[in-house]
Amino acid sequence: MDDALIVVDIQNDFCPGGVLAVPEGDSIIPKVNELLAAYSLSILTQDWHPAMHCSFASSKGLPPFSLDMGTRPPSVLWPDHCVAGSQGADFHPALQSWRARYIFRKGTRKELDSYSAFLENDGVTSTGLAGLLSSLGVDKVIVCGLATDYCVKATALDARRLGFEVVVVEDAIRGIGASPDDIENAQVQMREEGCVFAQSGDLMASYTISSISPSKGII
Ligand code: VGL
Ligand code: ZN
Repeated sequence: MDDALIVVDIQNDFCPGGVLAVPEGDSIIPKVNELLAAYSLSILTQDWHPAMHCSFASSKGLPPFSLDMGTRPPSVLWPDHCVAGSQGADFHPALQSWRARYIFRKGTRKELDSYSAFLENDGVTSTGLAGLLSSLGVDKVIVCGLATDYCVKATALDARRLGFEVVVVEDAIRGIGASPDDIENAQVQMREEGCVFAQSGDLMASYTISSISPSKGII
């Protein structure tokens, strides 16, 4: 069985200067690049919305960050962001995207958002990622990226619920924190549901040891 690195949404719109900037969102990129260099099986996700997407406040005529009462539970309406093909949807230029094996896009349906890389926000529609990982023999995912309180949380929780072991890289995630407790609460919920937290340096140390260990058959 194999480990897969999932790098969530390191896109211009979620980094400083972007329309939905995560504070210090770009500061994790050097660590993410090291992780990408260490894991041969890696997936980059991209939030990839059509124009007039249901998560855009503008498409409902409401102000950004207001709540859409038409979804259950009510969902945050965002500024237009990560429009497919736009510069804001591109990976941040410092991210070494060439190192990744797969690029996986989500939120592509106009009427259904997808925070998680596994299940869309209706909680049942599969993106296909679980099937891809299972068919590759993956039983453990390492999750990093943006944003802790939205797409990282949703991806990590769904991975657990779908039966994967989940490690969240604590120093390679950053959150939006619209409400002061959002980031802390997200971390608590991930822990409660069985996600393990690790530091990127520890993961790289154990990766190096395991990749040269005879038990893994590499040497
Ligand atoms: C995200 C809000 C809207 C995320 C995506 O990547 O965390 N947040 N769309
Ligand atoms: Zn989005």
